Amino acid sequence: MTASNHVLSDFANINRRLWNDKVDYHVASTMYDVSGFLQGNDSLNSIEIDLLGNIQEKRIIHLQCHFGLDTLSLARRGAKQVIGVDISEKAIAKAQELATATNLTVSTQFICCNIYDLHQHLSLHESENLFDIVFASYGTINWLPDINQWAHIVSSCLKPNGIFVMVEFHPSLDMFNEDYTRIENSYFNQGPIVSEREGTYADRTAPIRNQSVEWCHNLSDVIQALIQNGLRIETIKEFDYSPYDCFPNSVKTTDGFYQIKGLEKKIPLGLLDILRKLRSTPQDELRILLLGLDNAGKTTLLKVLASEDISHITPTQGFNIKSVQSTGFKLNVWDIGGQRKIRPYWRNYFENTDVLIYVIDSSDRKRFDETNQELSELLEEEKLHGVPLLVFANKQDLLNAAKASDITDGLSLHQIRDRPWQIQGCSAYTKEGVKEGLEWISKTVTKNKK
Ligand SMILES: Nc1nc2c(ncn2[C@@H]2O[C@H](COP(=O)(O)OP(=O)(O)OP(=O)(O)O)[C@@H](O)[C@H]2O)c(=O)[nH]1
Ligand SMILES: [Mg+2]
Repeated sequence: MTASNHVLSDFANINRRLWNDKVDYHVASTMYDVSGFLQGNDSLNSIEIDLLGNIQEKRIIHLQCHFGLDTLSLARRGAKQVIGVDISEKAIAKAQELATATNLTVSTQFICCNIYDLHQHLSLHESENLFDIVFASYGTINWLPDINQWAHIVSSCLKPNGIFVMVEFHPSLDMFNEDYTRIENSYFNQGPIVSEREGTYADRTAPIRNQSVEWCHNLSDVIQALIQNGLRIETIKEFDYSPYDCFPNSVKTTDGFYQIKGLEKKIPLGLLDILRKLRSTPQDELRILLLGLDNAGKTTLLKVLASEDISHITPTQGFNIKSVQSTGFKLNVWDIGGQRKIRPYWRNYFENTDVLIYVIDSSDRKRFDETNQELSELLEEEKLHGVPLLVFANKQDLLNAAKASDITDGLSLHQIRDRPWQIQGCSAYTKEGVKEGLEWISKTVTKNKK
């Protein structure tokens, strides 16, 4: 494993440690002003308050909420329910403590997880669980490796017509060195930026030293990812100031905002936008669910579909999503981890599936019964009723692979009457059969949609 692969696979742990260490110092800092908050001050800035508009009776999810001051402020402003999500268990414990201290436990809930695993914690498959507003504020996307996957999550949390409100530091800031005297990183995402720093932005003298793993996502990548996930921009604005004094050499503006000394009014510091989720996915987009036992080759096939390198693939702990252009359709493919402990979460992804692709390791004869059992249970699921099924009998390149026809008999596929189905022998390694599988999907769905 290369150094960067190591960082990628461990980024969540590295950053969780960092955010856990920051909590006590942030809670005690003047920047966060927890005592003011407890006395009734709003932690939200006028920028986001104006953007959010009337939030009475709204369901809101606040992604990467740190220790929840803004989450609780949203509840105080009359939201019906606000869920804060953060990777740091120490931050979430503090948020819960503050919810109790402010009597906001009924209208708020906090979830501790990496937001890429959010679907394992919320049952978003039921429409009443979706949100009116997804909210993200200051210092969020730079902690995320995959902006497309993030955009999928944002979109999948929203009701049709719901809004995503994001206020962020401008991504161009990620280019600079720590004291903003030099451009150090590319504006464009070139992989993880690993650094080690002392103190924290809200208390530069805090006796902590931590490694961090961040990414620079340029503006068009962020917006494009959201658009591709069915959101439409309503407002976008860049600011030459920040509401927070989190830069080492800042100057205060007459309005009480902050700019970087020497660069006043020259560079964008803040960014805000509102995007609205379109009512439905366009006719020419398909939601494809890729399921199967662990080690079947789902992620490898997904990467083959997206023409990506398949030499470094690790077992999927949550899920991967990619959009792939196929004949006549854009396929939004959801690849969910197949390990036994993850399988109970498969059902969180059933809603609105257009095609189910079930992947089998054709050489893993010892687990044919197990895979048969899982597939039979999927075919019984009400939410997948009538959904066309493509079985990929993968790993045909291996000598001991069972033929697709033998697997058809083993799985009793001929008894399926309630949906179109197809089995396709394939190999993610040699790419044989993959194209044929996709062609079947296009043909079948086109026929169904007529
Ligand atoms: N020989 C051969 N090996 C393959 C093929 N496709 C995938 N593999 C290998 O099978 C292993 C598992 O592949 P993954 O794509 O991670 O399997 P998965 O279904 O995503 O597994 P989980 O994420 O745990 O659910 C990896 O070592 C792949 O290199 C194939 O067509 N032929
Ligand atoms: Mg996988």
